[in-house]
Amino acid sequence: MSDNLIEPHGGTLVDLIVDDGRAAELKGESRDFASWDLTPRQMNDIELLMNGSFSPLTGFLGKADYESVRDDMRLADGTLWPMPITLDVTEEFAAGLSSGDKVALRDPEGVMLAVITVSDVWEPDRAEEAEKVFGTTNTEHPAVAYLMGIGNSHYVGGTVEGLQAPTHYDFRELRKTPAELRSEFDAAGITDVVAFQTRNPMHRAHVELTMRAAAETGAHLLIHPVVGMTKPGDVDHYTRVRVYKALMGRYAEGSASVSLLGLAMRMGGPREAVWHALIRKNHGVNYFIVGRDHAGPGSDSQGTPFYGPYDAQELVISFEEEMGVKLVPFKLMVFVPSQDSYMPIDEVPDGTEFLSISGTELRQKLADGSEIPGWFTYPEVVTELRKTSRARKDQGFTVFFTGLSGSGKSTIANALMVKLLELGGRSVTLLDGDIVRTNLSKGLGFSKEDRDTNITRIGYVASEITKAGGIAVCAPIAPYAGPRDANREGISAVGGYALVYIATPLEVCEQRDRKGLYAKARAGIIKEFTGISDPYEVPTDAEIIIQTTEMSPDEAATTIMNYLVDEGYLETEV
Ligand code: PPS
Repeated sequence: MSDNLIEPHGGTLVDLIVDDGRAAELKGESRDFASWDLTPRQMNDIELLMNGSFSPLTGFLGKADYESVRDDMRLADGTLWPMPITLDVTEEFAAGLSSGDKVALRDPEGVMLAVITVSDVWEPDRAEEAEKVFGTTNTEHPAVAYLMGIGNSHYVGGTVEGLQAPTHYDFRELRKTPAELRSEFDAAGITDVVAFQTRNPMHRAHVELTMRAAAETGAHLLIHPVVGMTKPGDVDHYTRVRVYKALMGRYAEGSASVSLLGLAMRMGGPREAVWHALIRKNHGVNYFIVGRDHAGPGSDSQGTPFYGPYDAQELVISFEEEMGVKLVPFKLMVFVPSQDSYMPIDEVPDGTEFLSISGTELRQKLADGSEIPGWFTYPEVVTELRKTSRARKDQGFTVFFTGLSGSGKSTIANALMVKLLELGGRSVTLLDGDIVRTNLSKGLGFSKEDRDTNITRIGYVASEITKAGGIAVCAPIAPYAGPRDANREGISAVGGYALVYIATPLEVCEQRDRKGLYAKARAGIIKEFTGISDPYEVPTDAEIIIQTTEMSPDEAATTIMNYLVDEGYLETEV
């Protein structure tokens, strides 16, 4: 396939790194600049701004460009650009800035990577941005969650002067800038390049479709995986890059190459697909593969997809000519056993059996250690995935109790710990409310803020224990859903997690009043006492609910042990 619309290696590249003289000048003046420590997402954005991946952008968007991008997918001068690239800062920081000021942008170690000359500072309407850019204000969309919850409230626009790219210690030889890739293609006499974007490990279906795309276009194949921030819960990039490297031997010599892109994805579906195509064009690409639900975050909790499956393809097609990048659409590739080959699902004759394995099924197979069929992936891929995806029986996990004071959490947690120690195999750490408050959280009180800090600290320690393959048993009151949810997310990413709600009614806890605290709380001697003068948000997501009025601590601990066996974390019947 050849197309005259497609201009090879097109467009002017921006390079924001300044020469040595200017760098020295900026360093000298920097003691007068305000300093901003870049967030992880900003670290990704600044790298791609500086190396020209975001050409024609020359900095973080100012207000006029931002509003135009948000509303019309174009910069104020009409140039196509679908994603707001903004520098979000706190209100306090923003308050100290005026137009014309310079701000040193620093990495987490304090190294000055760039300087921004401020053009505008403003407070955006983040809900409006979410609605217009991502089509929703539902915080189940990762970019909306970021915008409304993690990102800062004010934006700073302005031109960026780059001093040095962020330092990477991993896979340096594979992190090629747009200029490097373009010159490699030129040196090899390659005029047409087809790019494949991915944030997942690749299997046979992906290899087959990329080979087809290369054959159809007659172009060199660029495997261009994202190694910046991707969707929470994705396979870590170290594992993925080892997979991509291992797979390169499957392609004909010289027909394909791999380069890593430190992009922070937004999971913005159609707009993101256009953005991806523009970024690839900057890397010398003129054909771009877009599949089903490209860069989509899937569905919300009601099962409604955020984007239609082919919305991204349609939007990319509508800008093909303007971008100088041609869409290579593909359908889901499935395995047809009778032909021992892969084909697009729409080419499978009616009535013919076909096979595929979803990401969820694959994760399940990796978790329970069961066999992954050879038609699905290659042995070298399985080897790499198994290195990091331990079977559940070998993973660490956290059992996180929550319940009122005197509900029986500590007693059951102790019984559980002893049963786990009796079984052996993993280290067990008990993070009981009182123990934690004596050691980890000494000095904290019982305000909402202090309680949240306490639970977040427990969650952090539990996640480290879990990541290292141990068992953490936590037993604080944990009265608020927010930090419980955050702990669940953080811990589940590194191992197992189960929330156990000790549902002893307040009347029973108060009647027992083992420590005499309820009487003091009623008398107003202890303030902010959970259940009496402070809230307890009953969990709606507990894996296990224990009614202590109906079972002994021993039975309760056995119920939890049985759950852990059923889930595959423990091997023996208990
Ligand atoms: S929290 O809310 O999760 O941070 O609380 P936690 O760390 O589990 O600490 C609860 C224990 O502290 C004692 N205590 C209080 N509890 C609740 N509210 C108030 N105001 C309070 N003041 C002291 C109490 O003994 C709790 O222990 P348990 O084992 O839950 O009875």
